[in-house]
Amino acid sequence: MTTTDQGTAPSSAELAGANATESARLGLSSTRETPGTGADADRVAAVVGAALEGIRAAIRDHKVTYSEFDAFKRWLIEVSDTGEWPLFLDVYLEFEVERVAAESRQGSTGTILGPFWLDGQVRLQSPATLPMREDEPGTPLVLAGRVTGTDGTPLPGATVDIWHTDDEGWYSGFAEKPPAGNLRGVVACDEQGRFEIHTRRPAPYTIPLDGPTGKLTTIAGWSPWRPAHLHLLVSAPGHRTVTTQLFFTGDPYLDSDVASATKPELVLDPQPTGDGGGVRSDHDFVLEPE
Ligand code: MBD
Ligand code: FE
Repeated sequence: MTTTDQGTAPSSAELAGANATESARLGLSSTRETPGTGADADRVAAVVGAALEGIRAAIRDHKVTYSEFDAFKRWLIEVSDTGEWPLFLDVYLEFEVERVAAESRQGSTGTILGPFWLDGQVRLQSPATLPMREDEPGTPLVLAGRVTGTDGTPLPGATVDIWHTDDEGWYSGFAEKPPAGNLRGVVACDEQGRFEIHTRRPAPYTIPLDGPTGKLTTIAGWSPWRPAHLHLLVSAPGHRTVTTQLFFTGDPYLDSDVASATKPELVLDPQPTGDGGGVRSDHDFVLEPE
């Protein structure tokens, strides 16, 4: 983990950033392309050329000064030092990559993965309760539904990998408070492809305000908030995994998500269950064959 000041506890930006960078390194080395593979010269010239020209146009159009150019360099270095590249990229760019990918996909609506997924979480059989503290705060929430193929047939081998913040907006693995594995799990569906997951309602999330991504966001006057959300990876053998999130109706940040990742089809309207002040939402998933 990176700390800028030896002997002091890491700030929330450093903890979230450094852990997200470690996690991204693992994920990128095992499951995605390494730089250089599959990229031909024409494509690099076209894409990187367009990106650089966008920045040059901003410099020309806004008459960027040397002191602003220097501030930009300092900021980029700070993003590296704090390990915030995954956070910055997933907040400000991933939604466009996801939209492009979604143009050629069938099945349930997806949205961005974000920087806080962790591999190797506890495997549970539906109906399942996610790992949580004895006194885990927050409204009890049940998420239930069915996983089918695009032809409507249930997918008995389906799994729902779910992770979300606690009632205070902290992710386990990326903050001091929640214990490792808290509110994370991989739930195996039953023979009918059904799942029922017992957890707590997550809270809205603000990106760390003490790191470079948060400072940029605050200085620009943009909202640093994400609406409360559940992250899900819904998988089944022979089918393309759906990466998605579910939000909650009435959330004050639905229309101002800093990560631009909300979609109307992804907003739940949980109903009271009648026992213990809890709520329940039903939501099905459709996976396309691979
Ligand atoms: C999150 O919780 C998140 O889901 C994304 C995409 C970016 C930052 C924080
Ligand atoms: Fe998130």
